[in-house]
Amino acid sequence: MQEKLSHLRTEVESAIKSVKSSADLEVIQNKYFSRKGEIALMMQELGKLSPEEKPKAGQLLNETKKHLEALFEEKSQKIRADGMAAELEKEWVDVTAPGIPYKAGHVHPISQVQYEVEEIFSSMGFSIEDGPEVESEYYNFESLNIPASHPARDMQDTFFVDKEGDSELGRLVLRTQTSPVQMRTMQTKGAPLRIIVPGRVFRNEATDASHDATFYQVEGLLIDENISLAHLKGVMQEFLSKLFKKNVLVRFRPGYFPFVEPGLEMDFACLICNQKGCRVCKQSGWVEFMGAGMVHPNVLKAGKIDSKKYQGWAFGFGLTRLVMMKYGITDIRLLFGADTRFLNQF
Ligand code: FA5
Repeated sequence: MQEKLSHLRTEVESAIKSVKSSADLEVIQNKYFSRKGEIALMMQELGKLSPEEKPKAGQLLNETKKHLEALFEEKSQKIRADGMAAELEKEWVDVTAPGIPYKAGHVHPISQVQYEVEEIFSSMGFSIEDGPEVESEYYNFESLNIPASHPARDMQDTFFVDKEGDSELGRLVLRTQTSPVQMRTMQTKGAPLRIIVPGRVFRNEATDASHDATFYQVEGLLIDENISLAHLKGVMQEFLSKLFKKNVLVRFRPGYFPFVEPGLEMDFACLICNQKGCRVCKQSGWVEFMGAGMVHPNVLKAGKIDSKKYQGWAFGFGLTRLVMMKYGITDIRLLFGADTRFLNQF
């Protein structure tokens, strides 16, 4: 018995010494320390000894068992601690390391110029209005003195929306101009009025360097007593010189829009080629900038405004073209191309 115990002690000690993982620990636990393990078998053998041998052998077995259990426990603790340390090492985070840089976008050049336009007109007492992009035929055309049979409808071919509109206001269309907001504001706010309406418009037309099927306009409307086109000229000159921070050459020429009378067009001297002729101005040196005129009495009537007491002018310019002029952009399609190499320049 003594010899057997001595063997077992050496065997278990060296087994515990060579343990490297908790799996090894489990093997040792099962082989030596479990209910059917080697130490338990020794206990059973103890029962077979004679009463004289029993006390001494029992004492030795107990000592050996305690010693081996203590060794095993010590090793278990070490393995657990090493495991935790390894785990911690894996999960370690350097909280002082610099973060991954966050790539923020920036305001689109069209919005940048829109904000500038809003600021300049606000400083002249204009308020900013908004209207729906999906508009009724009534507001987009009829209320603006363009009945269904009018040839002026051909000037702005639109996209019809595949959804029933209001039976009284006609079919739904993507608005071709910001002008319907003139009517909506006249009807809700009445005279006097001093507003601008920046917004997106849509036209069913072929694209080229200066035309797109989706673009931005800014509508202007001033209604009060004793208003003339001289006020329009003054307001536009003030606006353009503030925006470009220099004198910009403009010209007025007669133009036709059914909702104004008389009607006119205002052009810019092309700032891209300095009037030498380029793709944007179609070699003419001038870029069509806006339509304008005195608000037609029929439109004032539809807007429930007393045309004997009040009169006013309206204009609508291409915000997208203004952006092209401001930054020297030679193709309108670049602005909606979503190419970050282009957009990051602004
Ligand atoms: C109109 O849209 C009228 N509503 C303007 C108006 C308002 C006249 C109030 C009288 C009173 P027109 O179709 O010309 O007009 O467009 C106005 C401006 O939008 C043009 O001068 C031009 O700068 C811009 N524009 C027109 N078509 C396009 C297009 N396809 N792409 C980019 N800009 C365009």
